[in-house]
This record gives sequence, C-alpha cells and structure tokens, in this order.
Amino acid sequence: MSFNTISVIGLGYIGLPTAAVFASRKIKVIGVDVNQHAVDTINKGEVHIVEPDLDMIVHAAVKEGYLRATTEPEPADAFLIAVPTPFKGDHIPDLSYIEAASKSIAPVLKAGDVVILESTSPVGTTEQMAAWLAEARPDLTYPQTNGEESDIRIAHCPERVLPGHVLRELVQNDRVIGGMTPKCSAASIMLYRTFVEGECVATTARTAEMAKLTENSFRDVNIAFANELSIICDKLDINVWELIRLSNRHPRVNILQPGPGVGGHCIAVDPWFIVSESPKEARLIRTAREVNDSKPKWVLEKIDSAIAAYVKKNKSANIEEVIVACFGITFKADIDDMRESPALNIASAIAHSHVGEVHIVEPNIKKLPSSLPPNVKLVSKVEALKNANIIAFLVDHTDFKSLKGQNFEGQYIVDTRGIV
Ligand code: SAJ
Repeated sequence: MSFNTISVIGLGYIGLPTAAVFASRKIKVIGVDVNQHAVDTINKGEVHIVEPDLDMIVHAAVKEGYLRATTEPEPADAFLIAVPTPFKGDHIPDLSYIEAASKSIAPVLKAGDVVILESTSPVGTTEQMAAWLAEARPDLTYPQTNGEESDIRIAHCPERVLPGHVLRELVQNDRVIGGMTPKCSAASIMLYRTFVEGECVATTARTAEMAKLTENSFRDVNIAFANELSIICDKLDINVWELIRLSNRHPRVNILQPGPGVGGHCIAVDPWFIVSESPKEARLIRTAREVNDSKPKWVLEKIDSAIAAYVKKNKSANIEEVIVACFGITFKADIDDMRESPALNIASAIAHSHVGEVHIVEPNIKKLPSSLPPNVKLVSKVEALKNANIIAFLVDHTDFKSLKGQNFEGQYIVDTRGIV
C-alpha cells in the first residue's frame, strides 16, 4: 500500500504541524480548512498559529510544492481528520465538527482510501464517523459491515503532542493506532511510519479513544492534587513549592505543579468525555475537574484581598488609582494560545470588578483579546513592574523567571506559579 497524496482536514494546532511533517517527507499533502484566512495564510507559506519552528517547515513545504491548502476536499489516498471536539452545555461532547468533516470528504472517497480520526473523541466516535461515511457514500463498503474486505479502512489515531513541543513530539512519541479491524490498523501504521520514529502500537478504535482520554484525565487528576495542596498550604502558611520539591525527593512521588487552574482545549475538556458517558463511576475524574475549575475563583479572591490590604496599608490610596498587573494570560507558558485560559479569565474578571486600571504583560501576543473591557492595557514587563501596586503572576513564561529574587518594595504579589 502506498500513499501518494494525503489530505489533512482541519489545519489548526494539530492538523497543520501534521500536514507539514508529512510534506517534509516529500509526500503531497492537501490541507483542508473551512477558515479561508488560514488557507490563504498557509498558501503564502506562512502560519496562523504560534508553535516553535512551524513557520519554517510550513514555508519550506509550501515553497517546494508538497503542501497546499484549500477549503474544498479533494481526492487523496488517506484522510486525517483533526478538527476540534469541544463540549456543549452541561459538558456533553460536541461532535458536529467531526460530522461536518466526515460529510465533506465523503464525496471524494474511493475504494482503498484510509480515513483516520485524530481528534480526541469520546468512546464510540470512530464507529459513529464510519456510520456517517457509510450513510453519505452507500456505494462503498466499510469495516463495520464488511470487516477486512471493506473498501475503506478506518482508524482512530489520537494525537498526543504537547503544545510548544509539537514538532519534536509528533516524530518521537509512540502512537496508539486503533483500527476498526487489524487491516485498518496495519494500513494506518504504514501511513504514520512515514515520519513517526516512536513505536506505532495497534489496538481497537474504542481502546485508542479511551487511551487518549485516560492520558489527559491522569494529568488533570494529578494537577488537581497539586492545586488542592496549594490551597491547604496557603491556609497552613506553608510554601507549597518547597513542599512539593521536598516530597518529590521520595523515589516514588512525582507531584505536578499548582497553578491558577487548568486551561487549554484538551485537559480541561477531555475528562468530561469520560464523565459524560460514565457519570456514576467517574467520581475521581469529575472531582478533579471541579477542583481545577474552581481554582481561578480562589485566585480572584486572593487578588481582591491583596487590593483591600494595599488600600488599607496605604491610607491615602484611592482604589481607583490602584493598578493591578497580570503577568501572563495564555493557558500555559511560552505559547500564544488563550483558549480556555484560566489566566485570561482571571484577568478579565478583575478588569470587570476593579474600578482602576488592569495592566497585562504578555510577551507572546501583540494585541489583547477584544473581550477585555477598556480599563485593560497591554504593557511591557518593565512598565508593569514600575507602575503596578498589585502583581498577579498567572503564567510561568520563561521571560518572567528572571524576576526570581526581585525586590517588590511596597507591591502586593499573588504568585500562582511559584515564580518569585
Ligand atoms: N498545568 C498545571 N500544572 C502542571 C502542568 C500543567 O497547572 O504541573 C496546567 C497548564 O498550565 C495548562 C494545563 O495544565 O493550563 C494543561 O497544560 P499541559 O501542558 O499539561 O497540557 P496541554 O493541554 O498543553 O497538552 C496536553 C498533553 N497531555 C498530557 O500531557 C497527558 C498533550 O500530550 C496532549 O497531546 C494534549 O493535552 C492534547 O492535545 O490532548
């Protein structure tokens, strides 16, 4: 089996790097996205997202003619679907992007094609995708009805790359390959071997779906443990960062780091896919989500207390003149991604509740999100350090780490990341 042309549906944080890596192996890649701006940007050899080195590899792939983007699916030998899977109200998974993507590729499918779902999905989604394809193209045969004899091979191969390290992890990580049949797995493994240096391990589609949800739930539960510890330590007047450093010297203890809450479009979302299917059984997973989701409110209370303490201490201070600076509004360090960012939500909540100015230091963006009210200003680190009365460290960007040991004379600090 050979793959002359690969199509990647969804050119976001996962789809674009994947498309570019295939193209860098001199395979013709057609990237498909509904966003015309993203398509135009990529066709100019540029990128619409920030990820280290992605600009270089996309530029080379487009210039050499291996990568091209379009809004309309075209025939290919393999289709990789990498579209978002958010949730709707009450944490119910929203599969509408996968449904739309499946229906959009159906007209160009032909016998022998491989269709891979990469999007993180609730258990059963790959089978659902196969059903949508079968409904749209009844002239072809599928694994759910024709087993190993099917015209179309279908698998779930969840992405597992860490934003900020995507290009390295895409190549080096092991890959779980969940085919609807063994032949579906084998075809998918052959495809990924084009660039994956890690091991490609075959399993069923349902196990692969659950494996991805399990990985992110594991991390969520462990971050919740750290966040709960930070609240307990604050009450007991213990430095949680020192506590974790000490506890981690035990050979079998490895506690993660507390923060202002868990953000991003993966860890804060995926555990709900388990909870929504097994609400009675997934007690720990649900509680971890609740602990992490409630952390921003706790941080807000800390900032409010700092404002009150500052005004009390500086009797002449007028609350309207108190400047609160938020260091970082992305969902984690050294990226520009603000999706589901607890730091952004905290900054926005202070801006709405505080009558004075809120200054934001965010070295990874050029423009503030339009959702922020007019009392918010994007300022430099130096400006914020000079003018702010209250400083809240919300993201541990590398650029902030040099502030360790800094003298914040007269300023009130809320350090959610253990920076200073
Ligand atoms: N966080 C903490 N403390 C920690 C680690 C993380 O508060 O010790 C916070 C971060 O600040 C951030 C959130 O958790 O707000 C998530 O960050 P992350 O770096 O843990 O994960 P993501 O969302 O960038 O990527 C995760 C990864 N999953 C795992 O490590 C198990 C990645 O491998 C997945 O591919 C990705 O989700 C995904 O796409 O599902």
